[in-house]
Amino acid sequence: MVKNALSLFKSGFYSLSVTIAGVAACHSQAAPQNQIADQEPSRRSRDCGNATWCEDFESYSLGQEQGVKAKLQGDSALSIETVPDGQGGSAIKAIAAGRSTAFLELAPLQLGLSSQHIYGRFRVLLESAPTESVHWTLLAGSGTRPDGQQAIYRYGGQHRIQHPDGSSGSQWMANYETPEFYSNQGEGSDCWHHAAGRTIDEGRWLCVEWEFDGENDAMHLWLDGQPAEDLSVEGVGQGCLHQKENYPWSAPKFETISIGWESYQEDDSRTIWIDDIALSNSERLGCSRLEQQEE
Ligand SMILES: [Ca+2]
Repeated sequence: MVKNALSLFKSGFYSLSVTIAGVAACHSQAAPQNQIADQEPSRRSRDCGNATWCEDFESYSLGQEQGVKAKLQGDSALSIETVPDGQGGSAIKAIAAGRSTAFLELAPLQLGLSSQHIYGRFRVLLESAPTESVHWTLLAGSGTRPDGQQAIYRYGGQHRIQHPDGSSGSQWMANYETPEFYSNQGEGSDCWHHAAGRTIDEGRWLCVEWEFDGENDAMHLWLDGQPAEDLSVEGVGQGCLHQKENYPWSAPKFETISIGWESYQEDDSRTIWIDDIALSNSERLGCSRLEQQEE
């Protein structure tokens, strides 16, 4: 069910960029803990902590807030809907088929953050992952690097791998890209850093935390509160399509944070739920109270 008629953005093989806005909680500096407690019994983010921007999409109306918009390309859609998990909460629902993009884009500078060093957190439910090797992105930070070229830090995945127990999944991957190369305006990269056999969970809520550290050209990931050390990249990754393997992952200013789904090969339709997004310049935001909330 579409909760808000204005909340559905549908793209049919064209690019669409719209501003969606909200009247939502925790969009300010470090809401005091007692104010968060006073918001019971709403599901509104009880775990904003010291986040500068934080949203649980429970009463989010679209079309007003600067710094939050949808990016849709190809056969994709983005909406806010009731999550079909029986708990009555609402979340971002992204649908993407084929080679397409269904991102919620956040502009840190417009949301009260600086753009050099960003921690963030969200919960994601991926209903099903690609069954073939398809490069996909769940999270990206993009902007301008010191030499003026555009660059992107991405967390997603690519390879379908088989586990020792016979099950299979889509393996996580960090990716570094310089997109202007594709319009003949810069050097190519497309660098990778594969996880060590770690695949994305399907069909259940997963808490994702990240750090994009521009000072040190580094990126780190935590899954359900635990460090995913095999997905840490500090300076260089494992290889590049258009460069030698020691090509530096020179960080951009993270002018845009993109959360949702993007795929770079043909794929079946994917449905991704995103909830409880929070951003900070200074610290991890954690998942612990979100986990307690679900117990
Ligand atoms: Ca929610």
